[in-house]
Amino acid sequence: MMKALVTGSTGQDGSYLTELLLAKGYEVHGLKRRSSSFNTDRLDHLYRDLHDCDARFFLHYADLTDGSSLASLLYDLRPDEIYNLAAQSHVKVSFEVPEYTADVVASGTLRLIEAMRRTGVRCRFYQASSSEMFGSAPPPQSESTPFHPRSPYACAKLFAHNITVNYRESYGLHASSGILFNHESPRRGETFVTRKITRAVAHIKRGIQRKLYLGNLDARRDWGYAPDYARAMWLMLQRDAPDDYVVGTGEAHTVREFVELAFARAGLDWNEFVEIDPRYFRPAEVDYLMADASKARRVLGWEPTVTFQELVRIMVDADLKEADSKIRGGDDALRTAIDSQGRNM
Ligand code: NAP
Ligand code: G4F
Repeated sequence: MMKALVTGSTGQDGSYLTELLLAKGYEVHGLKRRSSSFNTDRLDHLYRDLHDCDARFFLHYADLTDGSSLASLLYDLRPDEIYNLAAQSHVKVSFEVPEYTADVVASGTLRLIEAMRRTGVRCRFYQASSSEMFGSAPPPQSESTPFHPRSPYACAKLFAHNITVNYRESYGLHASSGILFNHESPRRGETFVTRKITRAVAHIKRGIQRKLYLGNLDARRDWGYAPDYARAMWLMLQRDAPDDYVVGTGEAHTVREFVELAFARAGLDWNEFVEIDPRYFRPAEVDYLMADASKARRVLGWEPTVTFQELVRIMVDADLKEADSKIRGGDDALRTAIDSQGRNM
């Protein structure tokens, strides 16, 4: 049985990747970090009692800022594949906590890949690189586009990307990097713009929110559906030779277009509810990301399965359902939903 270790398993992508690997018959070991509240909501549906002899999914405490925890996990588990998805992944937040972001994203990746080298565990390694690394480089961006990072997050991701390439070239590791463009889903963190919008649409529709405050509506992103991107990660590690791949739909839309479609799905006119709050502007913006994913299509046979319009529909519908269950759940859930509006980044 193939054995995989997934860092960032509690996040959006980690949960879809874990599902995919379990469906393919893997034994999956997820890394979770210590938190004062539950952080496994996205995985709870996959979890079986450890005493159940059919259990194939296990969670372990470790942290990308703690090299010894990573080395022991590798040594004890000896996985066939490692997917490094853990990150402080919010671009705006990275301007507020730049050192921490660099520690987790850049040094954390180095700690993990160095643990892989030092323990001598021969396995395949996937690094979650990001289209943010392209920053201000004009679209469409491909594997040969020069990087121009525009945030501490993007700078840290670029280090992680380069060290992955360097370890591949220096030590012959089977280390691949997926340069993924934005991908979303109902499991997307609530402070990323798509989920912030679809959640607000649902709350406004159900009468528990009045306004939605946003930043730059002119930014263009290439938005795809997260489960498609988990499939691309797996495909990369099935190749005989490690390599780097850009993954995206090849279609870009503005934040404004996303807003329009999302409100329209709920029968609302966005102009009545959306206001601009400069607090959400970034010190340096990434204006236009659009993938040229022809290499992934050609070599991996990867194709996106969900269009932009379908993605908006899936997310709005899921958030309407969630809002309804909060309303049914009573006062506490509702109060949490209302309180959290002011905390969105
Ligand atoms: P996400 O939902 O923010 O998940 C990040 C994961 O990293 C969570 O499981 C989080 O744990 C974990 N984590 C954070 N700090 C950690 C630490 N110090 N030690 C161990 N784990 C830690 O991100 P995502 O959207 O799934 O993205 C997955 C990866 O792909 C990230 O590396 C992201 O930067 C990259 N990426 C994402 C996109 C995208 O559009 N989604 C595009 C390109 C690249 P908690 O659950 O406890 O917070
Ligand atoms: O949803 P976002 O926060 O995602 P961003 O910055 O593109 O980063 C995401 O995608 C990257 C891949 O390209 C990942 F590497 C990264 O981990 C993350 O998953 O913002 C998208 C755009 C930005 O231009 C931002 O300025 O939306 C704009 N925006 C406008 N108003 C807003 C808001 N973003 C957020 N988060 N909140 C707003 O109120």
